[in-house]
Amino acid sequence: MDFQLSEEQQLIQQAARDFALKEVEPKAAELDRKHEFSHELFKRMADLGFTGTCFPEEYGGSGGDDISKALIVEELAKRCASTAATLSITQITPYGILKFGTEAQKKKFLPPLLSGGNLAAFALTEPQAGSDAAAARTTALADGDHFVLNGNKCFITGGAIAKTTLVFALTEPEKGLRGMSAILVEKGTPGFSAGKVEDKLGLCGSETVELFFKDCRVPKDHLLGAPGKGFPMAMELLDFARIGVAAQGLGIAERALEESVTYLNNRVQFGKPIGAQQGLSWYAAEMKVRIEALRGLVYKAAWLKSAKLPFSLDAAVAKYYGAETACFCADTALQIHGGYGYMKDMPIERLFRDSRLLKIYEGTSEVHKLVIARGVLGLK
Ligand code: COS
Repeated sequence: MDFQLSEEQQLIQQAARDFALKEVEPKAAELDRKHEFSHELFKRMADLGFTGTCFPEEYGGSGGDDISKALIVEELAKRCASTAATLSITQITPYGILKFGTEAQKKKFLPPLLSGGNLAAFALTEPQAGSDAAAARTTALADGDHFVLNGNKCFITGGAIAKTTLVFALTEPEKGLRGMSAILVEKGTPGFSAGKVEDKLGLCGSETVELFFKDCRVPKDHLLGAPGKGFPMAMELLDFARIGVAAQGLGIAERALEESVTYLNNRVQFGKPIGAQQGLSWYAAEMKVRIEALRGLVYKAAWLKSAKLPFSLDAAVAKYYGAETACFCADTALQIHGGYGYMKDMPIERLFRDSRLLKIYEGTSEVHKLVIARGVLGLK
């Protein structure tokens, strides 16, 4: 057992830290205020190799590991959780292509997504199919050498701007979740459109849209993996995605503590820094304990994945605890900062808003308890 990051991981961590501080932090408040996604930052991250960290170089990736990817997401989330979320979520579909795609699909779809500054979207959720992902109704019926897609997807990050979107649709509707398949749809395909950018509580610097498919014809060679295997494939991809959410939670929690320490040491009330009041100093202690526990969970889940060992349960544990820790630390930091933390001039209120989605997206905390309980009890 070795708790030391490798030399390469330390270099990536430092590069991500410098980039996040110098280039992301100065823009974060404005992106949030304007509800704007920054293509420019995404392109910069592609140039730095951050958009394909844990992918092989032969497909445009950087040849790193999953811990390196988690480190990048963590550093970004400290400065702008929206940017971290976009980076993390847009790697789900490339991971699916790498894991389930044919050689031709990997060569065609991966390089523009991993190093070309293009986004990929992951479209599973529908208005009536959130936690119950198997209730999806979008269809993709075979017609000659095409699938014809009809239906809609919601809450899709980067859906309007993505070059490639992985859509989960019923190729054999009568079979329910066993008739669900995964299909790659390219931007500009006739019959494929996006709704307005959603107005959200937090993560406002990432774009979320609804997607519509109306007699959208997609060539059959855009089917990813085997027909009818879309649902378990979506579940496997969500296992990967959940390590990313856990890393976002770690970054948000660390930033909350960082801001709190400065404030506890500098804000004077009753003639002394408020950190000298035991009741308030203990908040910092509690945040630190949870952050270090979370760090262990995130890096372990990432390490398991890189080592090609089962990581589904560990990813669920890390994601659940990551969401809870981010929310706890952001809320505690707001309490420490009092009225000042409630104002938009300080980053605390943004951390507070940004943290909240972590308990909901890529599987709610309740779904995670279900997945964890099944794993612990050996039910699945
Ligand atoms: N990896 C591989 N396969 C998996 C899997 C995983 N992590 N989890 C489930 N599967 C497989 C199962 O083995 C089962 O296959 P078989 O029928 O061949 O045995 C199939 O998928 C169905 O699994 P299950 O019976 O567990 O499905 P449920 O309908 O009970 O759904 C939950 C389980 C609730 C866990 C699932 O729907 C879920 O994760 N929901 C949340 C969805 C989500 O995160 N949405 C966010 C989208 S992105 S913002």
